[in-house]
Amino acid sequence: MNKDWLKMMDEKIQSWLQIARKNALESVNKDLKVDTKTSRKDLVTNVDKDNEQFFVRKIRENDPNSKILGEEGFGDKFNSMEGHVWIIDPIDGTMNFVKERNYFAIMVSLYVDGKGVLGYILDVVNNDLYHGIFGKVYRNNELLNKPDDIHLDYGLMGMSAPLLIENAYNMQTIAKQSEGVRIYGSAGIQLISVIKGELVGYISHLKPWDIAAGRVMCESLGLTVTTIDGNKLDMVSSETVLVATKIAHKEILDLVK
Ligand code: 2AM
Ligand code: CA
Ligand code: CA
Ligand code: CA
Repeated sequence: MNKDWLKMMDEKIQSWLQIARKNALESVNKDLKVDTKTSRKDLVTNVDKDNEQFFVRKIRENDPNSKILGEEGFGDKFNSMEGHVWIIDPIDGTMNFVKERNYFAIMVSLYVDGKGVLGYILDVVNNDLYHGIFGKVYRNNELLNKPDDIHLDYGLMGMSAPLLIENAYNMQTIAKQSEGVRIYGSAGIQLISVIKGELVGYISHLKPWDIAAGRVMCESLGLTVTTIDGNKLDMVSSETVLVATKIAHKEILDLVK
C-alpha cells in the first residue's frame, strides 16, 4: 500500500466530507425531500442521494479501478472484497437528520483486499471528524488513546431499539448486566462513543456501510468487532454486529442466546 497515495487521499476525503456536510446543513433548512424505502421507519432524502453521488463521482475520478459500495445504490454490485473497495454511508441516521436535525453522520472507508485502511465518521452538527489511518485514530487532529478494557457491568452499552424490544439474542439480559443502555439512532454516532470509551460496546443489526468506517477505527484501538456469534465480518453481508472492549466482548458472547 502506497503511503503517499493514502496521505493524498486522506486530504481529499477530508475536503469532500466538508462539502457533503455543507450540503446536508444547507438542505435540511430549505429543500429537504423525504421518501420512504422499505417501511415508514426507513427514510431516504435528496441529501442521502446527492452526497452518495458526489462521493461516487470523486472516488471514480481518483481511484478509477476500485469498487464502490454505497447504501443508496449509486456504486457497484459485487460480493468480493478483493482489490480497492470504498464503502459509503452518505447520511447515517437519516431519521435523526429529518426529525432532530442532529445526531447524524457521514461515513466513508477504504478496504484493500478485505483489510480496512481508511475510515471516516463525521459528526455533522458538531463538525467532529473521527478518522483512522495507518493504524492510528484521530479526533480532528488529536490522536486518540485506546479506551480502557472495561467490564460490561462497569460500562454503558449501546444498542438498537428493535433488538432490545424484541429481546433478540437475549438482549435484555445483556442490557441489565450493563451499567445502562444508550440508543442514539445512528450507528456512526454510537461507534464514535465506543471509540471515545464512553460506551463499553454496541450491538445492532447493520449493513456493511453502517460498520465499515467504525470498524477500521475500533480495531486500531484494540476493540473487538465480530458478528453476534463471534464470527468475522465479511463486509458484504448484513449482520448483527457486536463491538466491545476485549473483556466485555467475551462477557457478552457468554450471555448471547
Ligand atoms: P441509516 O440511517 O443510514 O439507514 C438506526 O436506525 C441506525 O441503524 C442508523 O445508523 C441506520 O442507518 C441503521 N439502519 C440499518 N438498517 C436500517 C433500516 N432498515 N431502517 C432504519 N435504520 C437502519
Ligand atoms: Ca438508510
Ligand atoms: Ca447507516
Ligand atoms: Ca444512510
